[in-house]
Amino acid sequence: MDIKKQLKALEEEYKQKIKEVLSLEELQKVKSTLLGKKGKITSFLKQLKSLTPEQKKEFGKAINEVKNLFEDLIKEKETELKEKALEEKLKKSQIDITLPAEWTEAGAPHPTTYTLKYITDIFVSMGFSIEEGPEVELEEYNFDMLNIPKDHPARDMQDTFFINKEGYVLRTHTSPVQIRTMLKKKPPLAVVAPGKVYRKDLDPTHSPMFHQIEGLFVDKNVSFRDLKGILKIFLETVFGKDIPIRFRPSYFPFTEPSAEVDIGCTVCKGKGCRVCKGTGWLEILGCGMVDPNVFKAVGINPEEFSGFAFGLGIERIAMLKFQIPDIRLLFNNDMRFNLQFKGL
Ligand code: 2U9
Repeated sequence: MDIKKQLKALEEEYKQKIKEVLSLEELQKVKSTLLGKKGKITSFLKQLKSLTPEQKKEFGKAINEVKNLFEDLIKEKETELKEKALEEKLKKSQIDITLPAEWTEAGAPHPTTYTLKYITDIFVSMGFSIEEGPEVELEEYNFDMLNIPKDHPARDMQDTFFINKEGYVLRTHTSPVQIRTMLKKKPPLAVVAPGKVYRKDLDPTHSPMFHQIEGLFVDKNVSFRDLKGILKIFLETVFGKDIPIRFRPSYFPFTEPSAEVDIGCTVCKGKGCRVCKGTGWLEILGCGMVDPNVFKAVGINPEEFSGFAFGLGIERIAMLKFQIPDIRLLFNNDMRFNLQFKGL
């Protein structure tokens, strides 16, 4: 049989064999039988040696054509078998990748977090910078330097959480942050101190941990007018341009004079209701001019500088803003409650 006939016979035989191969291992065997070092195609090529140049050219071309054909067929079969193997693996596996993903409810900002950021941003937009401090605080910074005497009722076991380290308490307000700021930086100062504070309190409007934001402004010639101006802008931003505002004289150890600020009741518009306890007014924040004793304690000369300060409880504002009747709803982490604040 001449080479061409033998080639044709090989081509026919193996075209069929490759078609019938069932596994990758089997295909590998066929591949080395045909194309390996001692394979059938190689032995055809070896036969060329004994031929004339013309014959070499003619048969060489024919052998190469069959070789290329086999290579293509084997590649094709390999792809087919690999796809089949993957398909079978997926069929057997427990995971059905065609199932739609499990649905998860999108979250919402907690109303306390939202309100704290909302209020902080208003003061930042007016040029105040944010200061933070530790929640376990020196009694000296939390009370003494704020002009709160040793026998003041706020220091009582009833109100303050003491910890088992002499001289330290859980801060009862964020005011020590401003003490730290004044010890660190010279006036002019315009800072807000947002954060968690702790008091031994628990009822529908009080929680043992709650959030405050306090502000402090110190410069030469700061007066009560500056305080009123800043707080007016703040309250009108939160409650609307037409909100009635009143300042009531009050007392805090760290400010003199001091005032409490009320807004017209947002629920009854001043007529008197359950929320404002019939008064038509809602107490929103406390404020005043920084007491000279506080300036002296941090080494600022009260003859040269003056300043105002204010403080407000975040949960109270959130409760008014979102008409939340009980403070505990803000702490229970009941998702039926939390998810009502989506899209704020
Ligand atoms: C320094 C000097 C003065 C901060 C102030 C208030 C008035 C105030 C309360 C509001 C509701 C606390 O959360 S609340 O219970 N705060 O009424 N806070 S003046 O005065 C300062 C602070 C720091 C160095």
